[in-house]
Amino acid sequence: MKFIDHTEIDVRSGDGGHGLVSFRAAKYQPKAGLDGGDGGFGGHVYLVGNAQLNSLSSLYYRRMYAAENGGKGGTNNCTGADGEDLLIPVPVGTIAYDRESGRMVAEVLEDGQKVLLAEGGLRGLGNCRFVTSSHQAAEESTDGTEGKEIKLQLELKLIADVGFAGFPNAGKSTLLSVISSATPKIADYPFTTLTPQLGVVEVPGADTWHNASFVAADIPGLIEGASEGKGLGHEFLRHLERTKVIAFILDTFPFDEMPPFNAFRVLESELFNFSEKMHKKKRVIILSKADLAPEGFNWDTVEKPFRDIGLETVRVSSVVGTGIPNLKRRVFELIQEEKHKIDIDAVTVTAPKEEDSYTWLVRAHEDAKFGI
Ligand SMILES: Nc1nc2c(ncn2[C@@H]2O[C@H](COP(=O)(O)OP(=O)(O)OP(=O)(O)O)[C@@H](O)[C@H]2O)c(=O)[nH]1
Ligand SMILES: [Mg+2]
Repeated sequence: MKFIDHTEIDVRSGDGGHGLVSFRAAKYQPKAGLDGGDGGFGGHVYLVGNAQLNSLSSLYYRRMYAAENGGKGGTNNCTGADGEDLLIPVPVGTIAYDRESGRMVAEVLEDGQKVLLAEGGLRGLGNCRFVTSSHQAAEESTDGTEGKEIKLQLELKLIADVGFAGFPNAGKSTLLSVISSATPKIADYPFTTLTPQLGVVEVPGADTWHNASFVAADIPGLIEGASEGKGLGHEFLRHLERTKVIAFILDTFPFDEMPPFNAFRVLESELFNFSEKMHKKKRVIILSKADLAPEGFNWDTVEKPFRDIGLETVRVSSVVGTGIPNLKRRVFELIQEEKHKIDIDAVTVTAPKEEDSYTWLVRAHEDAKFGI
């Protein structure tokens, strides 16, 4: 299925059902008793996190999503049926913005997390509700309130602990395939990877107080000028925005012989051009294809410039496996260190729990009743 990481949808919650004016008929007594019931509540619209999804493609071909309207009140004091809620499944990491105001209205960060987008309309009251000792033949009722319509922009920012940034062909996907069970396409030509891929990396022997695994994201290769749209552009960099750590995957022996440190500087400036947030990320340098080092290769010429600016380097070969256990452990440790820092940028908008919104609706309903 096509990888889609942004799309537009319109959602509408259900209207509340109208209350009914009705009187029980008895012989010679046309208004024997009031029996007009309340309408039903309109259905709510929610986003629901689903860890099985990794793209917004299932929402790409449809625009309108509406919850059910509440039913009308019936005779015999029957309450109309509540409209069914609409649950829209989205991948974990989805953010919803109001297209008109640009405001963020929801963020789904966990599997099964239910976030309210639009509350259903309140039910109308039947004439039974209006009866008082001095007003026995009430002919009043209220209409249900309308549902809400919101035009949304949905964006997916994958949730990974570490993101790979590198030029095409640097060996990012090969590395992901070696450290996780992901099976990305690998080939000796640039831009093999066209969409981001995630892999879960198990870390044997890691501190068992923590979950001994992390999620790595391989994103399509970047080139100089990506922030101006060159190559595949910087479109996919958004998927690095949430990662705690960025691993720069640098080909130690590239065809064009560009020193890894120069490659790093180009990549870093593309990242910085994309977003301010990139300045704050923990960085680690992965020197790939170490198996291609000639006998007696002086690694210090490659590693020293990084050391001089305080960056740690890890040598790996995905082909022969050199350095892979060390890489897993170091990246894991860096992620743990970062996780303990408080992320002041993290903003989560979570709907009230189901019972809270229900209580709220009942209260609003009661208010409407006492406002008569
Ligand atoms: N010798 C050697 N070759 C490697 C190693 N890792 C990757 N390669 C080769 O490098 C080429 C590119 O590998 P990929 O993993 O597809 O590179 P990528 O960075 O994902 O490339 P894009 O998806 O195009 O951005 C392939 O021919 C791999 O076989 C390694 O550790 N040693
Ligand atoms: Mg690739």
